[in-house]
Amino acid sequence: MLKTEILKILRDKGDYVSGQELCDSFGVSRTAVWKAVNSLKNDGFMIASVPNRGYRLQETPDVLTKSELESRLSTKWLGRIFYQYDEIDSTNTELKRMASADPALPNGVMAITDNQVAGRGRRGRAWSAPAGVNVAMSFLLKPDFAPDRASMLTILAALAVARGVEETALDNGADQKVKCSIKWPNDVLLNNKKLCGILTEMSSELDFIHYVIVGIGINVNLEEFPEEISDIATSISLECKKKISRASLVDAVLRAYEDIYETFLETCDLSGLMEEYNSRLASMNIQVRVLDPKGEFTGISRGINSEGELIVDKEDGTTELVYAGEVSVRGIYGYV
Ligand code: BTX
Repeated sequence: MLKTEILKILRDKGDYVSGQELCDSFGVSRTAVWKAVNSLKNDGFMIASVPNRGYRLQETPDVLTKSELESRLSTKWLGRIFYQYDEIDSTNTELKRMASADPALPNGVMAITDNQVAGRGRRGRAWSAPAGVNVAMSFLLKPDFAPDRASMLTILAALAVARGVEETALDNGADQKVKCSIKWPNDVLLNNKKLCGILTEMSSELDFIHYVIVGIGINVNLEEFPEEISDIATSISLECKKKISRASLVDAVLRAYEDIYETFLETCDLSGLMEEYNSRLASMNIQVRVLDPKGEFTGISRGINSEGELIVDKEDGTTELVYAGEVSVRGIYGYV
């Protein structure tokens, strides 16, 4: 898309680029360049145009338009094909509709929106976020490993978000100390408050995965939360006191996921990733209360094993491996 290419050149140069250079670079007319620049201006980009000097990008708004995303995405395969919506019910639901309608939909396709109006959380809960300030995206994976490996893809996503948020916060001027932790299995936290939710859904047979959809919601430039979650939720901008470019964040998270997924595929377990995960685990050596399908118990969490299960030492001296269920961590989300 011409708009995307012009945006990339203007961003890379950081200075005036002549209209003629743009025409020559893309083999298009002056009018085509002028139209594309005007369209970028309509999207909110501040572009100076000075006779004899050309065009210069002065300010990039925080938008999730197709051209802004395209100009930022630097992944190898993840999200390279994407569908952007100004508004949609849920990116997970939309991608599921697309994958069911088209079994050939390729690995890595992403759906992303600026305004998700019926966001879904896990176990039928809701994920709520206002328009224009958050990230809501889902991507499709078509792995050839067994379905029992798929729950670990959620853990990979939590790691990718943690890495991506830290990189983007630094790039956007935050100080060095931004460090994301993780509440097992996949809540990403900043200063012990929930920054991100991940919903992983799968369509499979007993021994064959049709597809997995990984949905990620990140609170980015949100300044205020509804009362019912204001004590437990936060956003990057609230914690870092900086406005964050959402398109750069999307790129950083997807790049991190590619990298982490590659490590995962070497062994199809978490042996290459559990050290980083455990170093981020909010409940490391801390008391947890586990609402296990088998019943409720408390114990001390000792981190995950290579299967992604949470190791919990119980008071009676035995050890449980928790693979599903809800885990409350002392000191987080009001659990005392
Ligand atoms: P979860 O079940 O872990 O979290 C849902 C709970 O989190 C809610 O019950 C509420 O208490 C709280 N909550 C709701 N909204 C927020 C928020 N913005 N920030 C912090 N806490 C909140 C988490 O489920 C999975 C969320 C996945 C969201 C992504 S967005 C893209 C994709 N599309 C879609 O419909 N879902 C995923």
